[in-house]
Amino acid sequence: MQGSANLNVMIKAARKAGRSLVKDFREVENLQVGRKGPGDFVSRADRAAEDIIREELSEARPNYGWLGEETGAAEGKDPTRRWIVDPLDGTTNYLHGMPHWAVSIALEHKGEIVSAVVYDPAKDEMFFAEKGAGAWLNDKQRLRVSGRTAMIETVHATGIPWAGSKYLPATLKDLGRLMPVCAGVRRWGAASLDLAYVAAGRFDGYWERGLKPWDVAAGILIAREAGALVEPIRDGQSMLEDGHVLAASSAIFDAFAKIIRTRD
Ligand code: LIP
Repeated sequence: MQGSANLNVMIKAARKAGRSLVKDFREVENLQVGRKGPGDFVSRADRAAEDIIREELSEARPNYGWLGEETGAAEGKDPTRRWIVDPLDGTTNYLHGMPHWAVSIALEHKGEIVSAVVYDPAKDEMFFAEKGAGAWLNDKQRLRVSGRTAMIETVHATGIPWAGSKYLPATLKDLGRLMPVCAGVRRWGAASLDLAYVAAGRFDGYWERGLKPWDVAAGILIAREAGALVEPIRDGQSMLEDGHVLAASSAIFDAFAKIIRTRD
């Protein structure tokens, strides 16, 4: 798939940041055994990755705006375009030495995500999409959502909030309704990869509350371009602003959404 110049810039930046994160990830596994743990080290690795991405993207597109998890928002001379970047999605996995995390880069134009990259350096899987041009894995595999139609055969992903989160009660109720009627639920800790896995047909559905724009901006486009339906959990919400996302293959979306949207 021959992507646009912007997509090629995004992929190059994701790979460069990925090389830095992989190098630091090896150190994390050593630091795990220390009493202090690798928290500060991971924060530095996260920030270093965002600096790499920002340098690459701003050199190629100096007038675009910016929204990054570590460095916040900055208006560009071109007010219609901005990068939305999570340099390390799945931070807790990274911190605990678990190889399931991603670099997520989205390009927004006039409020719409038009190009997206989610890169998993540990598995060397580059998920990407451009609006209207489909979703792809590693340049050679066209991504399509699963065709499973029986809910009892489906596997879903979510983010189970930690203790004290205001979203924990609702998520536990969701699980109580969903788990008896499906084949399984996974909590793998990286929203961008959860959405990319819906696009790849690995998950049939995904839902989560309280996310940040940089967690989901790229994954939403990749999932949609692979044929998924992706909507806010409640009508009237904004997925990027409110962070409540519901995604599933078109075959089971209605049944899945009915379960998650049930008000107890
Ligand atoms: C993470 C999300 C994940 C969510 C975690 C966290 P981070 O983003 O990708 O889906 O469950 O709580 O928000 O913080 O690793 O970039």
